[in-house]
Amino acid sequence: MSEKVKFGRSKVFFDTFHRRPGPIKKNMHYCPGCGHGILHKLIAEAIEYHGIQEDTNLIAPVGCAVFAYYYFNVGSISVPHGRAPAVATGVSRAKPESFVISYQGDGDLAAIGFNEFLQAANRGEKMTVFFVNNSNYGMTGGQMAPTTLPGQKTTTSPYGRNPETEGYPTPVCEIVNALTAPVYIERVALTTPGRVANAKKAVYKAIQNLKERKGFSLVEVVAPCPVNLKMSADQVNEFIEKQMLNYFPLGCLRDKTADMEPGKLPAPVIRDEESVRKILFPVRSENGVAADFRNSSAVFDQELRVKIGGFGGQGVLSLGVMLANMARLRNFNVSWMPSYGPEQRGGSACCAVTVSRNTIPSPIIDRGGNLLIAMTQAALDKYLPELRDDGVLIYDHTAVKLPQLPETMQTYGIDALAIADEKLGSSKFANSVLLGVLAAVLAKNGMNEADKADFDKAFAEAVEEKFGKKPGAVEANIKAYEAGKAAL
Ligand SMILES: Cc1ncc(C[n+]2csc(CCOP(=O)(O)OP(=O)(O)O)c2C)c(N)n1
Ligand code: SF4
Repeated sequence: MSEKVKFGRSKVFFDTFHRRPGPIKKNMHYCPGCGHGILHKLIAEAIEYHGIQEDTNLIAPVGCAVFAYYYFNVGSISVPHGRAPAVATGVSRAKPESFVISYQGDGDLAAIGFNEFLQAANRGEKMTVFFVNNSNYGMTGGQMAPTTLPGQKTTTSPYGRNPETEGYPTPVCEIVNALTAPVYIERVALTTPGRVANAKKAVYKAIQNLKERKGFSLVEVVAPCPVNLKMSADQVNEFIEKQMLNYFPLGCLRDKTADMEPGKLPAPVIRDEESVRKILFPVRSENGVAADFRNSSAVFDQELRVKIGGFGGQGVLSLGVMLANMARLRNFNVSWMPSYGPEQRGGSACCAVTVSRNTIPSPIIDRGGNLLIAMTQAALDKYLPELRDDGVLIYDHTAVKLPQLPETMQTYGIDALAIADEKLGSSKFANSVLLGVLAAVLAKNGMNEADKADFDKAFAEAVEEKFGKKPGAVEANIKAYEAGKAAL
């Protein structure tokens, strides 16, 4: 390994680093003095040295670690908090040619993701984990982490961590050292040039293990987070040297790599998409549609992109769920994305439903919708711009005043709440009324007789699935649905 200090930028980094967007234009993603930058450099140089850039996948979860993808020119995947070892396992199993790195903070690895991390270590996954221990949750402003020291003040331990109530710092390397499978475990720090040189050796070794598929390697890096610890660069180094290293002693806890034969990742059992699809969706036929689905009507050929908006309490979100479930029961691909928040306090409510024979790339509908159900003026004003000019608008005509609309747009004014009240004695059935209206709209748009019957059947099945255990609820919803069909 090259012991020379390398100046300049590793080829494994992007040619240009972009500054962080926002008002302070000179900021990069990491704060001045942050340990992530030093570790990034060591990892990039090690990947370059071992010549594995092409096939490296770096998995970085939520936390300051996630910024890695702004810097490393490798296959990057950013994942939810704590999930990096699980995703890394998936990637390494599905792509045996890849070299998988999991790059995680202490909040991430030792708190929310501890189980996944330990399971991956225990399975001896052929991956390398870099674990940045900076004794706090950096990204969110310095809360207590599993690695916070006794007496250490953080925003959530303002009087200092009290071991009696908050426990002791989690010794991650020592815990992993109790497992049989891992091949290499080392803890390093970044406080002095000598320590950085040792860290470099450990990083190179862990990347070499990865390249040679020797097994699970862990490098814990005790790193500075000066901003959240409210310390200067010198002070934070002193804090690490004099305090953190007492709890996290440096050194190599295990190195079995010399005894390990270079291995191969097991070839995945399933590699072609078609057989995966058949296993996951056994009822689907070749073209992705269930064999028993008779939806020959052209109206089902296009992707249905629906936005439903109204007030919390109008059944907006469950209308979307019902529609998504109806499509799911017929083996369409579906997505349902609610907009939570103020609606729980009686404000606006919205959801987006996409129904498609094809893969749905994103559940977001912010343009190109072909159906809008607007129960309030605010919902109409907000979501009308997203509706295509030849789309369908179903609206509550007592609550909504229509603006000038393109002639190609179909509009159907309906007072679903009043119909539900009148026919069923409760406005809570308005969503089933609206699904009945939708059935009628689809019928007007060329749904053939067989598909009309099947739409009714899918509704009945979805209602049974949702309300089957509630006495009378299935019948009431079907009555509401029929009332909606008759209302047009
Ligand atoms: C599921 C989930 N829970 C909580 C959060 C909030 N969150 C974002 S970053 C973070 C802490 C990250 O700390 P750490 O892993 O130590 O990384 P650092 O930022 O210090 O590098 C938390 C709790 C989130 N984004 N997702
Ligand atoms: S908050 Fe801490 S860990 Fe995050 S970038 Fe800043 S110094 Fe680094």
